[in-house]
Amino acid sequence: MPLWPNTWTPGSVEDRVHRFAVEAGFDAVGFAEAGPVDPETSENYRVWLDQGYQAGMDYMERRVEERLDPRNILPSARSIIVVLSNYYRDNPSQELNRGKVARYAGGRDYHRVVGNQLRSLKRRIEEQFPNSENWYSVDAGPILERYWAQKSGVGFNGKNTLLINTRMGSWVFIGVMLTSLELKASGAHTDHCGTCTRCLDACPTDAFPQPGVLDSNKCISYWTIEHRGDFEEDTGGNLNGWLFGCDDCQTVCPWNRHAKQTTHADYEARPPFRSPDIKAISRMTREEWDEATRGTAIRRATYEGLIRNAEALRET
Ligand code: B12
Ligand code: SF4
Repeated sequence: MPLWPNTWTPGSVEDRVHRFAVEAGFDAVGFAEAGPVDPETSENYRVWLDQGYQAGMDYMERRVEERLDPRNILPSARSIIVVLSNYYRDNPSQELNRGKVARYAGGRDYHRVVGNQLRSLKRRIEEQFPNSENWYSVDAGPILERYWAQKSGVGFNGKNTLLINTRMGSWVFIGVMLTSLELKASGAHTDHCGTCTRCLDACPTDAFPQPGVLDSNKCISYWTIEHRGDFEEDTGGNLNGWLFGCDDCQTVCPWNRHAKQTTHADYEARPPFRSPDIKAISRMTREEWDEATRGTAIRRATYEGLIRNAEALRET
């Protein structure tokens, strides 16, 4: 049962693409007109880089012209299709000596799950519209996914910088497809944080210099996933129990109170990441790590990174 209603005129291009997206397994879909991001976002992106908020993620400094105008990726693009995939599932209880793994990561890697769904959506569109040109990406492409998600009406960007869908909350992955098809835009979503600041207050490391702006240098998610090399001496004490990723700025969000259990079995956490034993993880051999993380997003941290995270937690 899709979580997103199809209100397009039956038989229209938009109605058909919407149906294809739902049939591919997506929980929400919206359309935006392809073009440059607005001047304020463009300026803000450059300011973010100037401040060094990308920390060690050098790739955020590359392909900036593509990030700021997706037509630099696919020149024939007329529209952007944005899809969401709900990954919410109850987290196992956190026990003593157990590390926490972000909800998005313990199951099958979403790059594969959403990537496969996008591939089948692309195939379907190209069967029906053989002259169309289409390009898709999930996470890794040089495109501001959350910006386009808000533009296409599937949610709004909260003060924690994450895309919040009013039915599913923020426990959603975003996928984007650039297409030469001309699709009527769904209409941008308005902001709905109001005066709430729970996410900003809950962040254990004070990583938001202002609402809607994240300094990755201070973010546990960055440290435990993207940071390479050793931690600073006091980092372990600041991890707040997180072995991989961090969900603290989402758990407190009132929009997540009504999150619905995912229907995608792929997102179910696998042992040993259901309730990870940090002592056992810190002793994993490379072969054991390879076996345990195969096909999961946890591989992103690398073997050295995961062991470093577990050791840092053990020391606290
Ligand atoms: C780099 C990255 C990270 C980095 C940086 C995160 C960030 N907030 O930018 C790190 C490693 C920290 C990270 C962490 C996480 N990530 Co991440 N990440 C990305 C990635 C690849 C790029 C994001 C990006 O472009 N950031 C750059 C900054 C500049 O973008 P921005 O926040 O939109 O910046 C705006 C503001 O800073 C603002 N701004 C700047 N200055 C100013 C000044 C003023 C005055 C104002 C008003 C605004 C303003 O304007 C900027 C431009 O729009 C996206 C995928 C993609 N391609 O988009 C996934 C993505 C955002 N991540 C995702 C996830 C799931 C996470 C985590 C939840 C994982 C976890 N549980 O550990 C955490 C959440 C942490 C958080 N609160 O953001 C999902 C989010 C889904 C959703 N519902 O939104 C995405 C979309 C991947 C996906 N395809 O599903 N991530
Ligand atoms: S993911 Fe954790 S450390 Fe990063 S901004 Fe959110 S609450 Fe703060």
